[in-house]
Amino acid sequence: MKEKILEYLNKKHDYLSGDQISKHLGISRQGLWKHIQELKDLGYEIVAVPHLGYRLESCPDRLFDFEVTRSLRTKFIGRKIHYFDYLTSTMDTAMRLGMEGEPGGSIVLAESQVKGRGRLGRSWLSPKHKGIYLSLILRPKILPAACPVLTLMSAVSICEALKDVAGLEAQIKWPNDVLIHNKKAAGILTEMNAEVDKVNFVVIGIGLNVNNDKKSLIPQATSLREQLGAEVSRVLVLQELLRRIELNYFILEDKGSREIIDKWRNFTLTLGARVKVDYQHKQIEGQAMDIDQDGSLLIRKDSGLIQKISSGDVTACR
Ligand code: BT5
Repeated sequence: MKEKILEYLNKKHDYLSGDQISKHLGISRQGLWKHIQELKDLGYEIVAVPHLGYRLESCPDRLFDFEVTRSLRTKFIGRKIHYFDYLTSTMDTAMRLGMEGEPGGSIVLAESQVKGRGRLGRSWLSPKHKGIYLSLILRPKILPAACPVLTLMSAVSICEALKDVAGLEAQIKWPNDVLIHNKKAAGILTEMNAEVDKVNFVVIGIGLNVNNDKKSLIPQATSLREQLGAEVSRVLVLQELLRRIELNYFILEDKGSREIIDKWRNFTLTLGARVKVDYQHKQIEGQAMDIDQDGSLLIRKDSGLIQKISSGDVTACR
């Protein structure tokens, strides 16, 4: 109902009498008053003037589920949202929900994380109301070995969404970093629950710096706000991201990984460069040649041998 009230108030942009709203939405005046109070408690500025009615003055910058699903227009990604003011990590909550049978497409969102995590025990800084911290549950019918492609699909989706919403040209550093002007704006963490030949579910964690100022960023990081010089609506960014993920996920399901990998190549910062990769406690140096259909990086070493690397940390050699 909150969603409907907001939509109606938004649409009319002017004072609407309690009577008019109640009639339109088929609720009692008392019920309407209660919902308006709840919206005010959530931070919506709604003024009530005797004889004129209610008017929506401003909305808080929050990723409330009803704000995100309003005009989202996806079929299943993000249709169900578990929203929290803060969490230890959205990954923990999503993994637990996955074990409890949560359907694919559901997302866990937090306004901040106390222990946001990256790969290999590293941490993800998640200051309150600044970024987007989300974990998406998927139940793909693929083999566990094919799961890295989901990380690439997510990276492509982030780049496409940033271009669309903010006109920003982002690039992907294999396997999971999204950079703008060589600084990290987003990171992806893919975890799965699988048996030898069957994926039960996958959780894709995405951290994206949106309205962080310099103080809330580490030096090698950037945010959309820093790049654009202005704040951006996190709701709009998130909605476009979810739409892009769904489109790319359908492509992956219908046609396999080739098309996603072709898209990925358009955004890559890694391919063609001479790189060092930390991989299984070793350092491998060579030319980043390509990625194969399962998302592994192919490095041509100086000996001419091609080594396939399924995960690791890449640094460009100067
Ligand atoms: C990642 O790991 O880049 C994956 C990050 C995934 C975060 C999301 S947020 C929602 C979900 N819930 C979670 O708990 N996690 C996921 P990795 O490649 O290991 O990079 C981690 C490194 O990135 C750190 O060691 C820092 O150097 C850097 N870093 C940390 N916070 C950052 C930030 N906010 N922006 C840019 N870089 C950051």
